[in-house]
Amino acid sequence: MTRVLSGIQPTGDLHLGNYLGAVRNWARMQHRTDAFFCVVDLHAVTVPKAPGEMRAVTLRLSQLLMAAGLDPETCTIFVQSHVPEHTECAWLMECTVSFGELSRMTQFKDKSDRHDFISAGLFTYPALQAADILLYDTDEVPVGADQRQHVEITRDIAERFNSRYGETFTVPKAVVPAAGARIMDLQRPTDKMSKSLDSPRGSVGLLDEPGAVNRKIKAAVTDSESEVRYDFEAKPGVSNLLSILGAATDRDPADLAGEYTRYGPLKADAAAAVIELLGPLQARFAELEADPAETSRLLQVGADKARAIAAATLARAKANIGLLEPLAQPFE
Ligand code: ATP
Ligand code: LTN
Repeated sequence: MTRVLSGIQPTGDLHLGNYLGAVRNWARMQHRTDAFFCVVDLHAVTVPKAPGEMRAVTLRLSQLLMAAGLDPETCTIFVQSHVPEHTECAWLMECTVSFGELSRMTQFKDKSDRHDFISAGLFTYPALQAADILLYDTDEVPVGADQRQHVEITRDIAERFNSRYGETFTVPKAVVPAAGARIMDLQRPTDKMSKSLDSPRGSVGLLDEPGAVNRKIKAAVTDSESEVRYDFEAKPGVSNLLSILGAATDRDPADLAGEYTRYGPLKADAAAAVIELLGPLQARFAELEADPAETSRLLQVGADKARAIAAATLARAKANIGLLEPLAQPFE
């Protein structure tokens, strides 16, 4: 069976971009693949966080993922820091990737522009992501379009490692959905909708109430023309609304454009479609939120399953590099 792995950072509640670009696809894929989904808390530490915030956000994000349809009985959901093999493998990845390659990552450039303190971890972030992916012999990495470059660098790392040390890692490929791959901020439609952009009016949270969804979509920035056309270059705001409506209703955004002559009805339909999509998810979240101990138990089951695989892959990588094995593993 095809092995699938993806990751998501506990940097805040999920938004519509995460859902339409990634998580909804994950929920669909779990039924026909051997799927692993990782809440990448160590990636979130690359940008300083208020102490104590991360624990709550990680638990809540795990519940949101389950509410959005990831079923721990069908797929494996776990927290990155619960499987220490990720950080150990990341070092091997750091020694396989070059400074030049890391310097070309657009996510690093974007994020380092937005922060005063630029940690070394923000720079080596893709090496940890490569470890996340390669430890599981992953075939496919379902992500939004912004992550293509990170999967490309993971492929380069895997190929280089294999050619240096012999066949060790499966070379994965990115799977990007046709619709919803890039949902933009409603107020700044040339920036992607993002948890960490701090644009509450531009981003629709999965837990937003219907009134808030309506308000935000109706206030979305468009342009001074009145023609409805799917053209991201010339009309980013309108095209984004068409993308949202298209992804929410499984329709092609360019086809939808032909059905509207004014912005008002497009906004009204997009808001209604999103509200309908979010209703059942919010109801499931309320149930899960009421029982955090059960979420922790499910995450422990996920981490145990993940760790068994990660430990075997890491041992293979270390053996292929030729590291001297200890007589016994410490603390076992
Ligand atoms: P942050 O702003 O903290 O980087 P984010 O909102 O960009 O967070 P991630 O945790 O980095 O979200 O991404 C989780 C998944 O959601 C990834 O697969 C990513 O490609 C996808 N994704 C994120 N933002 C969007 C978006 N605006 N449109 C489509 N997919 C997205
Ligand atoms: N970099 C990704 C999150 C991420 C990820 C992964 C995605 C970390 N590890 C492994 C896919 C596979 C992001 O910012 N969305």
